[in-house]
Amino acid sequence: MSETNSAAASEVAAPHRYTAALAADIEARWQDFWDADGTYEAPNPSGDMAARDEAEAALVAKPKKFIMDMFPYPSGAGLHVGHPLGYIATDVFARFQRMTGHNVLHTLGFDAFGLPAEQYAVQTGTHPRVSTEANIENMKSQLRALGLGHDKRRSFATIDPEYYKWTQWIFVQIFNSWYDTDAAKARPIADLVAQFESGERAVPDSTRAWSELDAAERAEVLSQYRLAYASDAPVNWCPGLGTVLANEEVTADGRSERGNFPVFKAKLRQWNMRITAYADRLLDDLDALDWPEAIKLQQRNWIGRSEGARVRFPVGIEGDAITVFTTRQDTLFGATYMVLAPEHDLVDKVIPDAWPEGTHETWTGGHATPAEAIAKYRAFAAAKSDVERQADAKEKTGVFTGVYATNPVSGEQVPVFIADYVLMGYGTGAIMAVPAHDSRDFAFARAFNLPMRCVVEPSDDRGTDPRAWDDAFSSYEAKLINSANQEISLDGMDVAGAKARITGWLATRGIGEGTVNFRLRDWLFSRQRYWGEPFPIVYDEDGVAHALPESMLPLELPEVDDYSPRTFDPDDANTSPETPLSRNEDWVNVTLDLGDGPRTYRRETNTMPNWAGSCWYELRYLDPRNDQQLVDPAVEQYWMGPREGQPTGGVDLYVGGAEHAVLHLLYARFWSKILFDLGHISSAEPFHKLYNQGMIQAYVYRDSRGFPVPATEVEERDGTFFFEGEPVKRELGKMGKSLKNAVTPDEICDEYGADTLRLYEMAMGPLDVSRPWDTRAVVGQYRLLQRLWRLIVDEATGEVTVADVAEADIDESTLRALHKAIDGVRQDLDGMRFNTAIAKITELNNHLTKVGGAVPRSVAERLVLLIAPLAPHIAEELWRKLGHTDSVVHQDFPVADPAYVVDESVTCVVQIKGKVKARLEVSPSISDAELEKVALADERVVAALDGAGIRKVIVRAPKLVNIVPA
Ligand code: ANZ
Repeated sequence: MSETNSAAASEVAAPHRYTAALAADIEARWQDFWDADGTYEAPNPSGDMAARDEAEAALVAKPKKFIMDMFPYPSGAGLHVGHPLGYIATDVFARFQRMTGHNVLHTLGFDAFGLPAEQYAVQTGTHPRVSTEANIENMKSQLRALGLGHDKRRSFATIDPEYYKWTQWIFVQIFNSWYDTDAAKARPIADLVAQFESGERAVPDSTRAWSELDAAERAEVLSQYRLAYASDAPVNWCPGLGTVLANEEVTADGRSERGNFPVFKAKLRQWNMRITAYADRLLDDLDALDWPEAIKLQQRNWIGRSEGARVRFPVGIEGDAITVFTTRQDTLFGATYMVLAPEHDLVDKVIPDAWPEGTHETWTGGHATPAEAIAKYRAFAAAKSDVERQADAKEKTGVFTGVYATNPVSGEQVPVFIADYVLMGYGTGAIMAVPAHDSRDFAFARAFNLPMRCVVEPSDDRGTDPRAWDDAFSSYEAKLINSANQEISLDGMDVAGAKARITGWLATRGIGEGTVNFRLRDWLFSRQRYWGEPFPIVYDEDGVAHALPESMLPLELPEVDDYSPRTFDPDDANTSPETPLSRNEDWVNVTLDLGDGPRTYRRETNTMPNWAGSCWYELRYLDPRNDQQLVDPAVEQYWMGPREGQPTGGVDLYVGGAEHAVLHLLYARFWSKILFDLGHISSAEPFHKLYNQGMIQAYVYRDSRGFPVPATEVEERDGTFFFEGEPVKRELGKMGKSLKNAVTPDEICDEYGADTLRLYEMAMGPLDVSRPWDTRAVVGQYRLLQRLWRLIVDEATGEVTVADVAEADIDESTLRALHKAIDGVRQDLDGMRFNTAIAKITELNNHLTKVGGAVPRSVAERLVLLIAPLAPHIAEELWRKLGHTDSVVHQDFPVADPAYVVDESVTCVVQIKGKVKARLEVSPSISDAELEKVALADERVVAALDGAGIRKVIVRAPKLVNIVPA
């Protein structure tokens, strides 16, 4: 009989078997029911989503759980089976929380601005909105088929004008605030203006009073304080592409990765966010968060807090000084030369016309004058990215500037170099070099034959002459030496003590001061793109930026006829970007009344970066239709507010990939803190608990040329793989179209149903571990569901087969299997160990199959409830078949009876001198110590010992105790 025939035959014999066709029918029906019924709609405590009936009112009164996924970008390729791993996991967890007494907010929106849609628009002329919305629709139907229990009323896309109205509104709040370092929080800019007006605060870098400044000057002062500000930032400008590029998009030889055009460092007016003002709080508040340590560490490193000092080294005659940032001010006596970043401003100010007498050629690079050498070296350095410059290459390059500075403690004249291992963007862009104790300086000093002085005594046997060393000596434990002048001595002190001492000394003499430096930079917030949020900013005739009032929001994207930025002659550095929005003159030039009568303005024509929309979306889920307020405070308080154990509030569970360790999570935290400071929300952190799911990987098959071949067409023969008869190589990689190994959830749903797919994805392994997809293994979970179905439904008649048995009459082994499963599954679901939960359900299922006969109704019901979070469609269907009229979604999760959970006892043999004296019934999990106590207290043992002392007790819990009397 052929396979199809046998399948057809079994369908005749068992028309009510759980098959893909039946699963499809069940799933479609319940998905329709859930939508119509609003099963997953979570009521708010107030507002338009407040409780509509008693049941919802009861829900609001319960503890809340806000469970959230990192929302997807609606790509044209749709979903493959790797994407929903996290969505299924949060769905299972959310369902479990619903069944354990929580009001659960779970929904999903779309992060829909971004480059792919814009590039597609440039190629095809299709408006990005059209293609993006089509992609969203496609993704929504794919997700719906998985049976995710989302509150669909709360879904939105970041491209919806009703949403980005509030993104723009938040921008305006940020623009209109400053960071008060005394209060350590953001405050309205109006407060700062009041301080300037009253004279309470002096106008910085000016002898004039606030009232003497004109509007443009005031704006310039305020922009030094605003948390969103425009400034001339050095950027990578690529005229050939017409756009500014990120460092990562520029090649080592200073060209664009895409298109290979020249890239110039240009200063362009760009919007920035003053995230650096929050560096300390972004660090400190990490402690209150329940996040993976690895992610916290990445954030800490990104923020990069370094405690150190600034020290000034006098140079030249006019009292100029080079200020360095160092974390090792204790080694100041060992600073034998200095290095400036090639771009440092001071270089131009101090270079002499000629080399000092006798300058060696290794220092001049063979150039006739310092100016020539510096110009050559700058060109060389400009072609490297910061990443390359920081790379720990032993090969150090640089040139002498012709200038000497004075070491403020040793009084020595030290030569000043420029070298690309010093970056302009960190510290002060200048260092004091201590070659004996810093490896980079050591390598440089070797290359340029510079003096080295040991000032921290090596704890190994290398001696104190650095010329004999292979590398610098670095230690915080060792003692200072060679570090004294007439006024101060650090000799004999340890590093920490010496740091404190020298910092104080420098400060009292005005030579330096202790400081904290951060690696974190302000966030460049402008993009020369079409498909992003327009800035709610206009400029007046004087170029002063004004924020649009709320009544003028949202500022919608205008129509344009070309979505790409204008490109220029690739070699013409004297060009500047022309954004797609700037071409629509009618939109750009507007007459508005911003409170002082109608005036003409020019709109900002950059757009916001792709990160903006995901900086606050958790708040929109709370109150998605609010057009009066960012979010109703009572609603925000309810879902996000601080709780016991969650002092900074936030989402209860946020699940997504570890690739978002820094940027998204840091930006979202930053916006939360501003909104918190300004009193708009009660949660200082957006995400209390963060969980990173692993990746679903897939096998990639490559032919002899290394090209991927379609995975589905590969055949396996004895462990070797063939495509069209030719052998191919198998490796583990990402899943995706380009690797020709994508499997879609649609295919798996068609073949087995969504419940099987959900179970398979959850059973593959621990959620946080990456795992390879194996389509052939999916059938295992399908069989589990078939057996479950068969336990309850007669495959021939479709009738329910369970037996009505009183609890007391249920077979004890079944009760034990049941309660153990309940106990284990409860703990596993709570701990997000979905794979082991499935294993326990499978065990119970197998037990019931083995016992045979009709399953007791109460056991069947609890089995259905156990699997409901994992396989919700079949659970709803069976629950209905078992006679219930309400949905399984809001049932109580079963609770185990502890009496049946404790393990049955095992027999322990107690011996004295090798002879059995007693047998004890003990728990199999008893500890050695406990068992020893029980054994020694047993009256038979006491009698047998007859008062003799004990020399030794050997315990092998739970089965053996051997007593050796004295
Ligand atoms: C003297 C010294 C002696 C240093 C020593 C280190 C060891 P972190 O910890 O990352 O903050 N530095 C300062 N500014 C720099 C720049 N713009 N480019 C490259 N390097 C720079 O690093 C601080 C240390 O990095 C500073 O302390 C400085 O070198 C260097 F035994 O000063 B140190």
